[in-house]
Amino acid sequence: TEMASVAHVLRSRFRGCLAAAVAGDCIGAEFEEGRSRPIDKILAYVDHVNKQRGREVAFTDDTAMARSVASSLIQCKGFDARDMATRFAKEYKRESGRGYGGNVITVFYRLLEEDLQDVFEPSRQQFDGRGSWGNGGAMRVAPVALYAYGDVEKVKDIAKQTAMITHFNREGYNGAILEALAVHLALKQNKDEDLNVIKFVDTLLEKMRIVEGDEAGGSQSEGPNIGQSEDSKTGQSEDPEGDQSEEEKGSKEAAASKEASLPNQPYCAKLEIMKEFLQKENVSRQDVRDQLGNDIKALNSVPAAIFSFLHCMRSVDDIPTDNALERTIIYAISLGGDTDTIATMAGAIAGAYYGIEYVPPPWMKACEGANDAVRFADQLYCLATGETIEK
Ligand code: F2R
Ligand code: MG
Ligand code: MG
Ligand code: MG
Repeated sequence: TEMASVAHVLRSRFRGCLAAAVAGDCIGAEFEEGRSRPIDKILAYVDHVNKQRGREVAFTDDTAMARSVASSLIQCKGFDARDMATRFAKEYKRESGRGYGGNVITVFYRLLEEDLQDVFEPSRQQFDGRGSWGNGGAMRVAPVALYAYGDVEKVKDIAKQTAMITHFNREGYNGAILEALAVHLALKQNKDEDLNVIKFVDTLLEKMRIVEGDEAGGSQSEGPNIGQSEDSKTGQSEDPEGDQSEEEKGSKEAAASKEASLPNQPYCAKLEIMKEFLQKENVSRQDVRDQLGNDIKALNSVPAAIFSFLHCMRSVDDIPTDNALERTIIYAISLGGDTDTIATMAGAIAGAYYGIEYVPPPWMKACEGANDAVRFADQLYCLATGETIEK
């Protein structure tokens, strides 16, 4: 019946979201931090993954932390900061070799201290009180968008809180809010109609204007806002290609001027650039790297992930697959830089839109934790909808 099929589609999208996030992390990890690779190298690696027989491609910190977010929401039937923080720290202690961020481990050690009063205190003290602007809050946020499916304010609120356990800088937690909103919006799209990519970005812009506006307004005296512009400079990725053409310099300047025209609203500035890219016939990967970014900063990776999803709704010349979810993850990796994280975030959005049927079965087989992701998704689905799943 119709109701049953609507429920079936939504469950598939919950599953697709978490499973594609895992696939993006596992496959993207091969290329993290390297120079940006030619697309052939990435396609060859995907081929290799597809032919793994019984051998697993490991997930990294992105998935390890997303699993803690999911299991905490499920076990506590809601957000409990202390429980989630403890899961992050214990999981790190259990498997510290998953490729965690350089400084976040300081927070984990402090979270394990028995006399800790305030779970947000360790993250508040990172980087001399400025907090981390890394993408660690955003990379793990997808389960929040599933759990809070019915209520966009709850999506924003819980996304922020989960991020703040480790990322107290506004760029860090606002990146998590934006990624969660993108997953939420993708889940809510009616797939019988063509997705309007400009409208998608406009909806995010409308919401982020409020998020970034709130912050720019009253909270000037709060720690995380201070020194923001100073921070923003230190996180720029070095150009892996070395010498820049005049054109590339021009393109970086264009991005800088967009940011200058929207002071204190850096995510809105990136979304404006994204809209321009989506209206063009051709956008080079170098332009995406220069203007949206591809590094470990939340501000330089969440926009790239959202763009990957929207750009890959249509075919991409050098990526020969008809599967738009697969294309999204391959494209996200092809941007280079923080590939596992950009691909995991792009995968979460694409999976929430296309559903589990689009995640290639060989990826489900090869990627460590992909089947666990389906189980987490089903549990979050039950929590979010109040339905039970009959086996
Ligand atoms: N850590 C990595 N990749 C490098 C190691 C790869 C691995 N060893 C391997 O290849 O095998 N990836 C993972 O880290 C990113 C998420 O990091 P997160 O959770 O945000 O961590 P952290 O420590 O908070 O921030 C990361 C770095 O950003 C700089 N930084 C952040 N805030 C700063 C601030 N306010 N001022 C100055 N610098 C700041 C620091 O260098 C931090 O170490 C994901 O890519 C994940 O995949
Ligand atoms: Mg690695
Ligand atoms: Mg990682
Ligand atoms: Mg990464």
